[in-house]
Amino acid sequence: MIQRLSSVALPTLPADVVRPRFDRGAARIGIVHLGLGAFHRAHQAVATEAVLAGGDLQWGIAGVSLRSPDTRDALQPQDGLYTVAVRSGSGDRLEVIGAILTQLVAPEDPEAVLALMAAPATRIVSLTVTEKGYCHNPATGELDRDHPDIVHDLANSHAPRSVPGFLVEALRRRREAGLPPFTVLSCDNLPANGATARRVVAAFAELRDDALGSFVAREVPFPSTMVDRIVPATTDDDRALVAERLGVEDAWPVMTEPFRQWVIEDHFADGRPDWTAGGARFVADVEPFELMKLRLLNGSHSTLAYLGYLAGHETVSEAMADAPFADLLAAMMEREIAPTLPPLFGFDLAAYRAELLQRFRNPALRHRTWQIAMDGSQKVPQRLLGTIRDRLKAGEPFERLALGLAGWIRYVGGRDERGGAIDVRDPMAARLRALSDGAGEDPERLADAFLSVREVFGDDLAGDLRLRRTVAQALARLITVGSAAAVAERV
Ligand code: CS2
Repeated sequence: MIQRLSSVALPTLPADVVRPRFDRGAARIGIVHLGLGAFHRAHQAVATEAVLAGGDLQWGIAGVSLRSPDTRDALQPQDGLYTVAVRSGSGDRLEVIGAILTQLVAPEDPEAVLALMAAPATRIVSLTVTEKGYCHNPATGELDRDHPDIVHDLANSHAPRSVPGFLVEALRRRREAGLPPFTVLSCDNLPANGATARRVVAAFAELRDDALGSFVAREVPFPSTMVDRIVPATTDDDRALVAERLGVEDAWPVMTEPFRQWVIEDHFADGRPDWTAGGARFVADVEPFELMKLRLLNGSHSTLAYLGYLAGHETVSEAMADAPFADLLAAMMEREIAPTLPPLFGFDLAAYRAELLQRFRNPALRHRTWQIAMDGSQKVPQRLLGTIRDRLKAGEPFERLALGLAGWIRYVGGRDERGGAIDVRDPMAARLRALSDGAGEDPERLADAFLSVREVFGDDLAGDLRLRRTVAQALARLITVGSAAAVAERV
């Protein structure tokens, strides 16, 4: 009896489960993807699956995990197959994806990863390595030269650990071999993610060697992209649900929503898949799309995550069912965020805002506020502070954004409103916790201490008195009446 998802199990799956519609044995690797997490598997891999199904077999994916072997260990016994469960109030649709042909674990064998990146058939290296994978200063977007992985990679260029380290060594090898560079395709939630990737990768290349630095800056395309699909971390309950539907076990399915959007700047070194087959859109300038998505979706998400967590809401849909929270987001998007966005011709922004609220309400997704709350020091600058900066410049109010920001400051203090410990995950967690402990429950001192964190607030916001006053007021409400009541006051 077949018990595990694999190539031989495919014919046994129920008829309503979508399965690969191309010859996986004939497909070749054209894309090396760094960051083999759930997001990639529910987003870019799904769009690439459509390209392969259309008959263009040169764009198979080699998926690389930069840290843990867990995904490889789950997928390899399944011949790289996994399920995407598309969940909504009206039921679940299951698709088995075959686009990821090989899985590698970088720390186990960095040379194998470099060899694949430097192979002639590899034309794109794409990234979902999260904000912190860029080894940059989140406020300025510049390479953090003191980052331990950067220091390591400068001394060990043949066995790198960091994303810039891998990219630069592979690009150097291609250049030496007379091969064209690959395109670096960032699919992370960063503003101008292509330009940000270029800045850190070129800076790292220059630290290695001047000529390599100018080669990266001039010859390697780094198109920006806007990526969007909500993909909560998979749980054991999800695994059980998928196994029941498939009739076989899938060690690591991914759970997601029906919505999927991918907007890509059409600037590639050496060809690209026609991802329009998978619903993507190619444009000349991604920035307005990215700004809109980061500020409206991710800005709201983080606000809901911090304030919702503090108020005891475990998931996004639970927080959305608490009316003042949904009202706060609606008002924040309409009155404080939307006015900062450049107009997008032919785009219905009001409909987009309404759709976001609907997506957050999806009752079939269990998206934990704790998950979104992670890595706030890396996320807050582009999700909330860019918008606040624009509101300050325009002399306009931003009380709701400030409440979200105050929620982050309370959250990283490490105590919830019932006195329980919060498991804060953030590369700056220890420093932020110390700032919070030093300031205690004094809103003014807290605002002062946090605004002085230049990697998050930059030099300009650190000294902004209006921001300091507004954040201190929001903190005072959170401290005296708690998150739920403070949210209700602000809708
Ligand atoms: C979320 C995002 O975890 C988070 O920080 O805000 O992953 C969000 O779900 C995606 O950007 C949606 O496209």
